[in-house]
Amino acid sequence: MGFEIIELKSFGDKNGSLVPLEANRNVPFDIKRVYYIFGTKSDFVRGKHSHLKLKQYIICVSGSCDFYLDADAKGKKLISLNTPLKAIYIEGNVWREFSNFSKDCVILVLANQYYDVSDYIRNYEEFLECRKI
Ligand code: T46
Repeated sequence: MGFEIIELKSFGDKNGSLVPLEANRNVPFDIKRVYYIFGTKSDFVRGKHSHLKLKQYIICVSGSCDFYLDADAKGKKLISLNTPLKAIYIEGNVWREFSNFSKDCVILVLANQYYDVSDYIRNYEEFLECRKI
């Protein structure tokens, strides 16, 4: 349970770059769901939840944004995403908020589970309680 920053290997040259993402190779789970987020207003705050079991790879493939992650109920850590060569790997119960979206921000998310509303904790106090157990 927690999160880590993964540096992604890219292939290419001055003419362009390509980053492959492969289940159980450089992405450490079976990929069941892919979605992307774009067109978010700069000052809007997305997220404000944690997941009980979900594993995710989060990549800002265009532009930039800021993630605030709390993995241990000791405070939110800022991770700025501004390159398609960096992924945040999140496993399990980590509170996330993200904001400060550039106009061209596109966030790609790979997940190991289908969308399941029962996997969400949407109340920060409840998240803190869960982390104490
Ligand atoms: C996360 C961050 C990075 C679906 O119908 N299917 C889906 O797979 C998802 C993720 C969302 N939705 C619907 C549910 C809401 O009506 O799309 C709407 C927006 O979802 P939400 O408010 O949960 O979006 P974010 O950006 O706050 O959070 C999402 C993920 O939910 C979350 O798991 O880690 O992206």
